[in-house]
Amino acid sequence: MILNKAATLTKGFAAALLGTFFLTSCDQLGDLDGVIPGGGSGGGGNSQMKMYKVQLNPLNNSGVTGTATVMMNEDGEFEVITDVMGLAPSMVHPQHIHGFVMENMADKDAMCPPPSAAGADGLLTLEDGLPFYGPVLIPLDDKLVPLTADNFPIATSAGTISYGGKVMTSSLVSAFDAMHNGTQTEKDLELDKRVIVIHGAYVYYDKVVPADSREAKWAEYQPTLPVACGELVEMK
Ligand SMILES: [Cu+2]
Repeated sequence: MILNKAATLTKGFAAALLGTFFLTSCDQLGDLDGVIPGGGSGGGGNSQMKMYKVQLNPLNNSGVTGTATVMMNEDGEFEVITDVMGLAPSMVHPQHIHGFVMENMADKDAMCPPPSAAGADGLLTLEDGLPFYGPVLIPLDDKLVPLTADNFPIATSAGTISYGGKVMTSSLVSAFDAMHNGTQTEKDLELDKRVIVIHGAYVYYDKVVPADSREAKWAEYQPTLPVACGELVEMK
């Protein structure tokens, strides 16, 4: 009974979020048109189309799978689409582009952690995975920029997420640069060295349990727990 009530509330919340999402992205693009003059950081003229595909595979035996696409188009826009299934329904699922940014050397290639990264308890926490996928670079939330986490998508009652986020590549690079050593350019996004990680699951005695299982009644929802991961692969 209590669970049902929570789910209904969350759905209302999701609808509200969805509303703000569209408003925000339109506002944002409108603002940016005004803010970035012709001679802005990079401009749109020399941007070339790039597309990356991601196959999302389960972590923590979550059963979560999906695909993602990351694009930088000729109009100077950066766009991310994620389609995920098998998620805990009606719950928030943080999702990020993770990777390593190091000064004065080529960035280390991020990868999805092997099961052995989980350690003795068998549960792969956010921290357990960091040596493999690195820290959060870009939160795939309702705004993308700023690079601080805002509203992440909430799964449908069927446990799916279809997310789309778009921002001007130049504003993403500016934000990325400000978060790092101040010399970043578009090429330093190095998307082919990044991974996407999806988070959020019910955990019961160090195991991910399905939301409709008996155990889930006593399980704790851990929004940061990694449930799926995939490497960005450039399409040429
Ligand atoms: Cu993440």
